[in-house]
Amino acid sequence: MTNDKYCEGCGVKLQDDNILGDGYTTSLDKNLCQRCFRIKNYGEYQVVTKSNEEYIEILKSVGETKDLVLYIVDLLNLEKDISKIREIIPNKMILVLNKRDVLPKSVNDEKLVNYFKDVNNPFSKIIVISGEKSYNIDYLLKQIKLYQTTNNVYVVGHTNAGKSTLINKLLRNYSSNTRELTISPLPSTTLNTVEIEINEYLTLIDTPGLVDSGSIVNYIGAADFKRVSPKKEIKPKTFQLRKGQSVVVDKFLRIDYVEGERNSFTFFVSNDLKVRRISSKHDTLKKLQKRTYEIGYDEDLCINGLGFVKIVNKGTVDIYLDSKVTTHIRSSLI
Ligand SMILES: Nc1nc2c(ncn2[C@@H]2O[C@H](COP(=O)(O)OP(=O)(O)OP(=O)(O)O)[C@@H](O)[C@H]2O)c(=O)[nH]1
Ligand SMILES: [Mg+2]
Repeated sequence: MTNDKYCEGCGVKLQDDNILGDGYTTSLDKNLCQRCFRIKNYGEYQVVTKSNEEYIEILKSVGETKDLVLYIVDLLNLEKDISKIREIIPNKMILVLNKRDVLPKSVNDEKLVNYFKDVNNPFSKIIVISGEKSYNIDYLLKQIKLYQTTNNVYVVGHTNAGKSTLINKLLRNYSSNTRELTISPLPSTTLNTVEIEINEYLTLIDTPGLVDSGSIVNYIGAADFKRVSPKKEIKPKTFQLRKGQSVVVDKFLRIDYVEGERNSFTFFVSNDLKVRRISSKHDTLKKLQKRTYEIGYDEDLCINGLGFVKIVNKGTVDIYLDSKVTTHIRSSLI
């Protein structure tokens, strides 16, 4: 039997017919689907694979409103082109740089904000927060009040950026509403829009995140996934390398410094990953796909889903990595 009831945790339409289908629940009297129930009560995560087309349609419908949009991004894994979202959603938008807690405390928030304030900056405001640690969310709420056009404010961003976590925190800190959205470390937790009334002036609307097929999280198992996603402040690891020297990050990445002056490489990846120098002669990880990059002064090599490597001088590197994982170079974030 299907009805018009939706799961309070992830927004999926509830049904009690097909145990393998999305939104299955043993009884339509319940408010949660079985997947959300399991995530919440047992920490059991179930991967859902959905096509992005459906999600893009949802984002397009957000773009047809006049409502304020919060665009949530993960500071450790920023998209290559942060303005691309504007092609789908032209609305007034606040850029929310989330997961501040995983970057070193020594990094200056203002510097992070200024990084995105170039001439073409399409955002009304840029704010650094940590949803999980409730850092700066009171300030975010003030800015929402300042910029909102109606009661409705949409929360969008890639999967795992921390949208649902942020809404839960705002709910708990500023509302008597006892609802709770489902959050999980796996991609595609939220499956549909979910409206959450914070107070009589503000309703936040959670949306499913776009899945980035270039992220390493799609190609590793659950145990590795936990190690790759940092929970604590990252302790960056710096190596002074001469050409001909190499560093490997666990079983995921190898970097060979092939050409250039003595150079400094700083790895911003989860503390649970082993980062170590190896002799270039060893063929560790060389079976992975090789890519060559010319690096300029003060640039980051970004590895989608893993983090980034800050490189100070110009030079040439060969990197070895799963062929499906995307990489790009940007000017140094920090
Ligand atoms: N370190 C850190 N982790 C966070 C923060 N916010 C969220 N997370 C973690 O990131 C993961 C994803 O969080 P969600 O809130 O489910 O992300 P989402 O954007 O709603 O993801 P989808 O529903 O799949 O689109 C979870 O493991 C959270 O615990 C943060 O501020 N800091
Ligand atoms: Mg979510």
